[in-house]
Amino acid sequence: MVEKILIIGSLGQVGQELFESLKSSYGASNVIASDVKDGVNIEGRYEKLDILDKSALFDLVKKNGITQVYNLAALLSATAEKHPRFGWDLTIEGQFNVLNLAKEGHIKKIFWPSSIAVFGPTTPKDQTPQQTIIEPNTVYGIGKLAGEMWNKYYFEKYGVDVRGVRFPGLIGWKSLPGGGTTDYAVDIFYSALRGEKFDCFLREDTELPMMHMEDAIRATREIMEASADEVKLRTCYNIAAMNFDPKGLAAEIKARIPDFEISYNPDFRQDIAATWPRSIEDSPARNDWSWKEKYDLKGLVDNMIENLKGKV
Ligand code: AKB
Repeated sequence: MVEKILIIGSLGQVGQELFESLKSSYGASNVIASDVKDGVNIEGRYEKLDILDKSALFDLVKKNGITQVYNLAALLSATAEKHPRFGWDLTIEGQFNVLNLAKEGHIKKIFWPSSIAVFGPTTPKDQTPQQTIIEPNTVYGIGKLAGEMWNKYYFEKYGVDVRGVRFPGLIGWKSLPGGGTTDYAVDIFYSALRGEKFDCFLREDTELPMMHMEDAIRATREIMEASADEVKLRTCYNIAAMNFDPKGLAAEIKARIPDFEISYNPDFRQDIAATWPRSIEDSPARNDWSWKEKYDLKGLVDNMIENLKGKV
């Protein structure tokens, strides 16, 4: 049976790259990108969709015989702090709309991304395990944790095949992030390549888990393509690749672009970052569905500079 795929929130940092990747495997006619924006000019099929509009979502799924949904709709950590109620609704009401379609048998499989933001100030910071103290104190983290629990509930009570990972900060050269606490780690490359000084909104020693976007897309594809019995956790899996702080990243960039300069001006995002882990333990993902990253920090910096050089 041919899979028919719908990506919700496809204009975001992950969505843009996932769309290209899924199109190349499943065929452009079988993958629909959707987002709330009108008049979008992208290569392939695009539908305007507000995930909170239950009947529009239902119509789109039925009309196109959708079998799989990748629900990426969310406000990231920094933006969600400014719009708490909308951040919650988008994450949770949106996911309910998708979960209920699967419960009613209209779709077969769902991908839902969680984040290291589920962890909070009381979580152990180093090599944070899959199961530990999880008491987030950000709007984004609270929504992601609640969503994880609802996914597990729908799997256990109604047999809904929903899968997900906890993304660290994601860094890629094909798409830009927006509204996150880890966005500095993408923006810094643009400044460095333009020959501009970079003003960092996190403190120099704020170490966080990070990952190359190519690895994140591969993790998404691999967990969705794993057999159902390999996916033993129906909350979301920890996945890790590398950890660094702004100072460490700046040093790697400076080793390649000697004139690069950085200054530090921490703002409210520092308080968010201070509640997240410094590093993640991800053996369940490695054992259950063979997760393994390709990029470390040096590989990431080489790859970003190589690919952005011509673009910036
Ligand atoms: C953010 O910074 O909000 C995101 C995330 C870690 O989920 N990149």
